[in-house]
Amino acid sequence: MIVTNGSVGALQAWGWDSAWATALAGISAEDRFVARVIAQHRGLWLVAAESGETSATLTGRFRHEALDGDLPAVGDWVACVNSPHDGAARIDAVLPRRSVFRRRAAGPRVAAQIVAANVDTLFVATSLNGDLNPRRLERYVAMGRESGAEPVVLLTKADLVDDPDAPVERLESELRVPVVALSSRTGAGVEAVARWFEPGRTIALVGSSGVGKSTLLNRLAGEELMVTREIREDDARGRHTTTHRELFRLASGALMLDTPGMREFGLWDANEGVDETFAEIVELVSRCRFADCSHRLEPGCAVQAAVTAGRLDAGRVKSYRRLAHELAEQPSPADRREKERRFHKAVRNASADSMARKSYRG
Ligand SMILES: Nc1nc2c(ncn2[C@@H]2O[C@H](COP(=O)(O)OP(=O)(O)OP(=O)(O)O)[C@@H](O)[C@H]2O)c(=O)[nH]1
Ligand SMILES: [Mg+2]
Ligand SMILES: [Zn+2]
Repeated sequence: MIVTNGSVGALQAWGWDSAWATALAGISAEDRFVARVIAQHRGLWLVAAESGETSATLTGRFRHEALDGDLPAVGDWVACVNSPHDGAARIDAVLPRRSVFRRRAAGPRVAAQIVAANVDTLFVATSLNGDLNPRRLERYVAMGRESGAEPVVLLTKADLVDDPDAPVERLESELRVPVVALSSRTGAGVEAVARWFEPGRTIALVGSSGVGKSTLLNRLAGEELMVTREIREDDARGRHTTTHRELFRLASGALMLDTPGMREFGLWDANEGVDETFAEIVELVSRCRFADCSHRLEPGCAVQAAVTAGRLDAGRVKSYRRLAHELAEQPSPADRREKERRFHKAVRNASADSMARKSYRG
């Protein structure tokens, strides 16, 4: 199964374009074929190739050399080989990503988790009844910007509130991203998201559990691609209906990636994303009297002055301080890469050692 530039129709349906072909040419070897990762289940990747969908594992070489962040994620374009042993597909390389949406992995370990790769537009979903929390939206939007995708906020379950459009304008001006209120139940507002549905464009749905991500996907697809479940509103937090990420093709030609609701959503390397999301505050910070102003009680603080004058929401200032602090606590990306490389090398040496010992004994 060798893909040439002349026969990529099936791949185009998954978003393949000439820029990807150029990227592939940079790494390609004769017997490789290209595919897109459309789902992932533990050590197994479901990939869509020109000849159809197939499950794939990793080649030994790639597993050996790849650092955590290099492993394939849903949305990735990968180069595969067919195993000489059983003919099954093995992923041998990941094409350089156009965008990558990460979060800090849950738990005490300082590590990133890739939520989705090569996303063009990120739909950040939050429900109008109960879940609407500007602080959480700021977090998602900052990470969305950092990822290289275009964030769009969807306010779901518009049928459950009296005035669904009320928060739209304020959120648009604060976050400076498009905001759409819609209901997957009645269909109100759903046509407004259609402007992002271009053939080959990848759109990912992210947000808390129970906000209606899968319900929207199903409505757009006109069939039940993902299972959804009734929730009692007071019970919404703990339930996770979707448990894996999967990329689907819509009739419009757009690709939509549904993800499980995230309970914890830690920032990861998001300095620029945070600064862009709080641009009005960053602008004021440059006018504080002291360079190390914490924007709390210092004299000459331009941020506090704006709050006092009613020109800036104190909640946003608090949120900005919290996110900036969270990022400052993390080791720098360069430090982390170095640490991971050293760890990786130690593991490799240890396994080479044990192999050498085995062959010596044997
Ligand atoms: N009233 C109303 N209910 C909705 C709407 N959209 C979704 N729901 C309901 O909300 C519940 C959760 O919907 P899901 O689509 O499963 O939510 P999800 O975001 O995919 O949740 P996870 O997969 O756990 O992340 C279901 O009972 C849906 O019927 C809507 O527009 N209006
Ligand atoms: Mg779901
Ligand atoms: Zn200040």
